[in-house]
Amino acid sequence: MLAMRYSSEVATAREAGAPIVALESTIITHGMPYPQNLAMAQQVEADIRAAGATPATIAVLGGAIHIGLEPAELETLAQAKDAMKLSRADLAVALAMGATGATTVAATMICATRAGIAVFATGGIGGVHRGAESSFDISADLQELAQSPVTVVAAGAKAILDLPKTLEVLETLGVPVIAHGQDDFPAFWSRISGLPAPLRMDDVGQIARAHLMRGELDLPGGQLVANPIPEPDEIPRAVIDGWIAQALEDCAGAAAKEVTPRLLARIFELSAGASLTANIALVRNNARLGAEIACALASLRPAPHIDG
Ligand code: PSU
Ligand code: MN
Repeated sequence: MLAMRYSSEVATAREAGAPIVALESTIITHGMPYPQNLAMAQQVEADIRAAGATPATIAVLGGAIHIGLEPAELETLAQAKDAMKLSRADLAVALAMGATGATTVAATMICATRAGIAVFATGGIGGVHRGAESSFDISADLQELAQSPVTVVAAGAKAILDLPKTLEVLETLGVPVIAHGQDDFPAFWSRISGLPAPLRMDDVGQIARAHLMRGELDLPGGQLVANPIPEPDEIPRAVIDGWIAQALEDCAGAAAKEVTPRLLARIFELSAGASLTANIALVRNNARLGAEIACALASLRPAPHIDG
């Protein structure tokens, strides 16, 4: 009953045991405006190919899980106005309804795991929202990192979230948070959060080995690799903090799934697009690192058995 469709390039890569990097689609439908979202998605796929791996953008189209989108499918999704935002709770329902939807970090990890894909690159993960002590708003992405064996490359978490609480929850859930190339946990648009990352690894081969080591230990869950935005692209903390404070005030009425997209859209407006330019730069940077990790992993382990 479960329909899994592979794009032609992903099918070829799977057969060859070649490195594949998963990409999420909520960033396309709910995280960025059209047409910049489409340009970003195409560019990020090209970056992964240039780094020697195969991109697999994941989405649900007409009730089937798509692992890799053909170019026309990507164009349609980027313009879709009514795509659902699918997290762990929604995935089976969307498939049963024959719906079309974009996968969050959590749902992308679930689909990637089913497809045997171990590495996933995105911009930022969801986390513990500010005021979570009264709203209880904690992204399902954190639980998923504790359950699905995927190494997720992100530029840390946005300062729209409560970063200290996000790190505490990840520690409680047993998720390794590994900064790449610096000691600080990066804060998405800015390299420095002021919070030390619990772990640091600069060598992609070691990151790949740590991924495999979790499997050997029978530990569920993945790893979060926190990769700072390149220096020339970062937005100074003082500047971004002003926009965040304003956006939080302006979006005070948002709840549930609406919170993250509304905040992102408001910060885009307040920054006159500068937040989006930085966002695209950091996703590309994460895609390149994800491809390096996927290549390292492919050289360490035999090709997985493919049974369709
Ligand atoms: N953070 C971003 N950009 C995004 C998202 C998060 O900087 O586009 C998206 C991701 O798909 C993430 C989701 O998984 O929002 C988290 O939503 P929520 O907080 O509702 O779990
Ligand atoms: Mn939420």
